Amino acid sequence: MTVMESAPSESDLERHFEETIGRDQRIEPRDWLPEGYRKTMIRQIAQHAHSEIIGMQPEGNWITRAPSLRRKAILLAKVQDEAGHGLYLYSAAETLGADRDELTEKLISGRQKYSSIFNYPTLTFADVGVIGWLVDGAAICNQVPLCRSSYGPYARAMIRICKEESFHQRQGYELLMTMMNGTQQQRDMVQDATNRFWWPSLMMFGPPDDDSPNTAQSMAWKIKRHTNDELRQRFVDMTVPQAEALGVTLPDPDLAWNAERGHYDFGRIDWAELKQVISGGGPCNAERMARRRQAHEDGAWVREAAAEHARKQRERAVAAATEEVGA
Ligand code: FAQ
Repeated sequence: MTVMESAPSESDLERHFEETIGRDQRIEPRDWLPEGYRKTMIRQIAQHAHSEIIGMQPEGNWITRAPSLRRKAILLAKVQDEAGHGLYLYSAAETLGADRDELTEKLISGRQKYSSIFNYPTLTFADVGVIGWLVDGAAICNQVPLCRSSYGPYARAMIRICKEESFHQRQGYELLMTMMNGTQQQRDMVQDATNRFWWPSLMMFGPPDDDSPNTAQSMAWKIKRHTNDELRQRFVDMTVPQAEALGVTLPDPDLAWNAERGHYDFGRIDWAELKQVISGGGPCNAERMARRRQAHEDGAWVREAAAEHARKQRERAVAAATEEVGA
């Protein structure tokens, strides 16, 4: 006698999903998942991928002007890594059913976000070092816990990305150390870049917890492992001693060790500035988007050629298979 197994009900699937999250196990592409989880994951992964791709622009601005062949090679490699991170992340989003062309379309039409930090200009070569130190430093702080994120493909992509970003952070710090051991003018450049990037780096962690609409649900689903404020504090605590070792001053008169809390206190962040930058009104939003749109248009022939090549290969494979069957 055959026993007919009935398909699991929606509530069975939901219970299985909740239990998987509860046991700290990973959700994988073939697993059932609630629509809200899928949407949140696609939003976060897409925003992250777009950030990596747009994030190539501020540093790319210095590739042709790097002061030596060594610095140029390092910077080229870093910017290429960022392109790679964008590609792993778009692939992770595709496992959730997202279409890569659609994600790109949403970015260039301004319907999906990318990190606020990439809307600030890179005015001197010291900015390249400060981006490595502070921006990659903040990115690592935020992303190391994401290696334990509940969505398998995202968490696994994050492991490699974090390894490469640690390397990026080191190169930034090494560049700044070199400049700090140079002339007074070079030290001034490092201080000026630090002054401009410090506050925007703190904003990378997102709005404060009581104004963060997604944190509670993302923590419950173990997509996020720490809140925005927890990670921001961790970054400040980690960076203050690094600034001291480097010999630069962080531009915050309220920055002070609080022995009772066991953390550094820091001054008020200008949340109005973050809102303005996120909504398109930052110093370089228009420039970054225009360049991304132009790159997309310039790349149309490559996409067409690749699609045509794939079509011909498919045709040849079908012809070869038909011949074999006929032989
Ligand atoms: N910029 O409710 P929450 C890099 C949006 S690192 C722009 O707190 P959530 C490496 C947020 O999406 C940079 N938008 O949101 C690199 C949400 O949008 P909605 C990328 C922001 O998701 C280094 C709304 O505000 N890293 O690229 C920002 O729970 C050097 C409300 O916020 C990641 O993406 C912001 N700063 O927490 C490359 C990491 N903050 O719902 C080149 C992964 C918030 O209105 C050179 N992402 N928003 O559409 C995350 O960890 C989270 O998504 C947060 C935001 C923490 C960014």
